[in-house]
Amino acid sequence: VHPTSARRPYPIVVQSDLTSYSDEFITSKFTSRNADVSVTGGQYIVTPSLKEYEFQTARKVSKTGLMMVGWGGNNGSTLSATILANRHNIIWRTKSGVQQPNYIGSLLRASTVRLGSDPSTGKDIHVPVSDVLPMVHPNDLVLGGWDISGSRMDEAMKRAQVLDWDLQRQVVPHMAALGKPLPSVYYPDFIAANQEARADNVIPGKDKLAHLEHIRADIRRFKQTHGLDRVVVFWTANTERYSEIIPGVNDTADALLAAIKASHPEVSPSTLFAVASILEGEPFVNGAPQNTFVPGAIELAELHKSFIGGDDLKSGQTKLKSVFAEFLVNAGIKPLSIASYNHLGNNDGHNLSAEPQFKSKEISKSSVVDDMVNANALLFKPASEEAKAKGGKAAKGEHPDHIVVIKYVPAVGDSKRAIDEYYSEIFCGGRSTINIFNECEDSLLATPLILDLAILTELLTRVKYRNVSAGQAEFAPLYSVLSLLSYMLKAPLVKPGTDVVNSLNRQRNALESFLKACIGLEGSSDLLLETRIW
Ligand code: NAI
Ligand code: DG6
Repeated sequence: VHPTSARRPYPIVVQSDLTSYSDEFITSKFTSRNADVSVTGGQYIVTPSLKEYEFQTARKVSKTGLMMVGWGGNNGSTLSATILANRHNIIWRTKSGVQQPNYIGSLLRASTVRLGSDPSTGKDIHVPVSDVLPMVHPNDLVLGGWDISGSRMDEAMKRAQVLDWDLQRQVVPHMAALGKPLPSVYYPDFIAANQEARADNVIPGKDKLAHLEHIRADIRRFKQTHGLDRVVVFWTANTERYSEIIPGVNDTADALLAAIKASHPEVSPSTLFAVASILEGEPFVNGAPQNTFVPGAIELAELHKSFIGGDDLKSGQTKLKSVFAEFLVNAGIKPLSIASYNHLGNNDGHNLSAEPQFKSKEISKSSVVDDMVNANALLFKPASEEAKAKGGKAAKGEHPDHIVVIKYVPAVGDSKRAIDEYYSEIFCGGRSTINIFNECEDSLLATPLILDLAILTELLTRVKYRNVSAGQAEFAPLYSVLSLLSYMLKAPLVKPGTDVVNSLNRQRNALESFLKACIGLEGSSDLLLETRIW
């Protein structure tokens, strides 16, 4: 057993009136500080506001299963093989030497958070993010899932051509023991026609209600067979085309359930999996860009107090963009255009070479700079009320030109190459052009994000809150849409009517602050007042 599997006792004790511990719970008091602002005649009237909350986190980590839809794909097979390599401490040889398994790229397992400072030295103390609250260890996740391709998991890993041969060779018996994915629903209209050859493991028939019941039974059986407390269902299957939003079909929970019963053609496989998970009370996360969460699915999750999160893993080019565009705008530099190009040769790239599937990805890759632009009216003129009322492109206000191109180049396989040009206006009419080229194994960036999403999701199902200021007596679960997952997602799903935050720094800060609030600590501040006064 790999040493990381050795379970350590929970390592943090907060000594404060704000934090209390029982065998079952960590309970904390938290003051949310904000400011109410109204704008009158060009003046900002600001009233600081305080709201009191309590958080209660169940200390017992659930025995958690991760059921991936698209398990036999590059992400699903790479994630399984790397967990097995970590779990069994498999080391392998590469041309540069001996390689140990690790969880590099995981925010939870490979990054740290500042807890405070040592009063005797003044030096900061950092701990792994995964130590802040009790969390599932990735090695303990029970793996399973569905795929329309019936290849055994060891064959799927070979097909993906992601991992070094010497690792594949050693992990094969463990992968073979996972067997083959469960059959899945295949509605050819939703993914590229070029995927048809893979579809040899499908649930028969065309009755969508029967398909829904089949998936629900799969989840229940998996949970029972492995004695699990929790199953996170994760869509890492092919990108689907967008579903059309049709009143009476998918705009409300009732309509969506009726549409499934009627086997309506606009109900996608991913929405069916989301509905199955919601009805089973198990969380569902969408790692791809399509609009799985049609309004009816969100309403259904709200009604069932089930948890959902999405959309689309933010692994490379877009992650950098959510840092770089913010850097430019916050530096007072005005991006005039952002041109993003990438090519890749894996099966994801093959599927995305079809226009409707590309369109889904284009949308999720393009929305990422909107909030940064909207936050700076000095650089980008907001839309007039008239333009907003008219709708269309002008309703967004001034915006950099932003294009996204994806090309399928089989020869490069999983090694994606991305080029971004940021063309900006600088001081007194000057221009700046910055080009970024990045190249990396796509699935090795995505895999740790899937782990983080699954582990955070399980944690968030154990956190309850009480709005003390509003007189809320009982602890209640968090809101169904887990927007705290935003850091790992390109087009974060948020509570309807609230703003999307794309900035990677703000997303991390939100997560860090939330985890700290749950143990009664203030969010991270870089004020560091002691270092600036006598
Ligand atoms: P992949 O093409 O290697 O794997 C997808 C798998 O889904 C295939 O094995 C396919 O047979 C299966 N599949 C298709 N429809 C299905 C259905 N209805 N039910 C069950 N299985 C089904 O793709 P990869 O690289 O693993 O990516 C997976 C998804 O994650 C794609 O949608 C991709 O766009 C998205 N994504 C990937 C990122 C990356 O860096 N690898 C980052 C962001 C998102
Ligand atoms: C082509 O862009 C393939 C996509 O699936 C991406 O690899 C994936 O969405 C990751 O995108 P990004 O922009 O975060 O690197």
